[in-house]
Amino acid sequence: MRRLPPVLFEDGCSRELVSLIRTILAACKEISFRVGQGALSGVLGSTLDENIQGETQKKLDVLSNQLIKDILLESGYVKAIASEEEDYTVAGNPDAKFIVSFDPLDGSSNTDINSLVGTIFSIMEAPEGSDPADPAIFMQPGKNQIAAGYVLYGPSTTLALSTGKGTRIFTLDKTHGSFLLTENFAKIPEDTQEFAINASNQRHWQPAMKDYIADLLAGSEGPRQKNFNMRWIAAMVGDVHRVLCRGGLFTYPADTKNPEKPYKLRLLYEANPMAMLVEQAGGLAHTGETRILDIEPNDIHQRVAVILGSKNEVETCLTYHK
Ligand code: AFP
Repeated sequence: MRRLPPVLFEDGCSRELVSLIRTILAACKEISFRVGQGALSGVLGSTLDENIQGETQKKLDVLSNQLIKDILLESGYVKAIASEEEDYTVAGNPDAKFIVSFDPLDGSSNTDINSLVGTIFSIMEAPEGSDPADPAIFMQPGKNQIAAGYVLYGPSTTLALSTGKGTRIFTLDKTHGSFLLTENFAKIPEDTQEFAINASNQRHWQPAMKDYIADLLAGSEGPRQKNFNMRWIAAMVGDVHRVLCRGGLFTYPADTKNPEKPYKLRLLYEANPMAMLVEQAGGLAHTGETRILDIEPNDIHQRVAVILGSKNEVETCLTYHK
């Protein structure tokens, strides 16, 4: 096992980027502690507020957002931030070059049941000379990300990180407070017999996804001629971690449940960073129509369909969408 700093420097990352990532991780260690305290911390349950997306905020959503926002803005490393829990972008240091998008606590409905949650982040460079108060600086495709990662607060606290040269996995050594490298260059198996989807939405899916899942469920007696297993954690961070560890296909497809909201997952701070981590580990990440990392965003809270994971299985799923 190796400690985090040498690995980041080996990647050829600038000192500034390493410092920015360390700053985010400092907040994540604090969140890890609070999540680990559970009911003892007095922060389980909901607030009386909703975020701009109409979702009830959990107390831990608000706390995690505040921790990351404060540490980033105080660090001086960021020109602006965009968060799931902030209605608008927040301006930082006008002379800084990085912008950070983040979901402070993905899967926060799991907090009350002591199940998996995590923080997801995406780092890009702001265009030179840009205005920190202008949200247009975030309107860049995910392929411009210079780093992406998540910290999963589970039985152990795990960091998946990519700075564009593979995806590495670290485990927080809580005795020393350091993230130690536990998997160099994660590699998602190209084939899988496992998928993840919220099947309760089945009647609302488009025909392509209905047909694809029906063929998986038909198992060895169907056209795929093999049995598939299903998992659903209700926290993308947990499902993607499983895919990184042992392969699989994860999808949150378009549905017609609410015609004004055909997609669930957010592009800037969910789909983009996960797509980078998955592609850097040899997998694919697509919407069914386009590669996620090629999408030109039009809003910081934009939502997209997501199909990601084992390369051959994602490609098979995409054949149903043609
Ligand atoms: P929350 O962060 O609001 O709990 O949402 C989690 C999430 O965006 C994503 O992480 C999950 O994959 C998905 O929603 C779960 O959706 P369902 O509620 O349909 O299971």
